Amino acid sequence: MKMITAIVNKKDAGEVCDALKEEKFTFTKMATTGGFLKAGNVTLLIGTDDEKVDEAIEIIRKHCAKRMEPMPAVVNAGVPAFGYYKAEIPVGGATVFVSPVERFEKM
Ligand code: 2BA
Repeated sequence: MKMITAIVNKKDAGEVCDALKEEKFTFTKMATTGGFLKAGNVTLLIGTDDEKVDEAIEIIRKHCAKRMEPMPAVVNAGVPAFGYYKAEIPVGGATVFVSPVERFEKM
């Protein structure tokens, strides 16, 4: 058995949790704070069988991978609205650790 610790962007947490639930993964969701930026993020603890680790990581990758998205309109306010102006900012990304579980019990 393995414990996957996945630190994901708050924005992606809902989608990745829904997808994990759909595939019958059991997990715990914690509201956490990045030590460097001190911004809120979400940490998922996913205890799963060894053979399901890759599947869980693919789900996380699908819903949390770093990508570019258009800047929210409110941030654009005040910037001259040229037709071709399309600012994008990086969003998402996940940090994933996979650790062995020595013992697992439910009381
Ligand atoms: P990422 O490397 O994508 O990390 C995103 C968040 O994942 C981190 O938030 C932290 O909560 C967690 N994390 C990443 N690596 C970890 C590790 N080895 N152990 C435990 N948790 C880990 P923040 O700490 O607020 O960092 C936000 C972003 O700032 C990082 O994005 C990275 O791009 C940058 N960063 C972090 N530490 C840095 C440093 N010492 N110097 C320069 N840039 C740093």
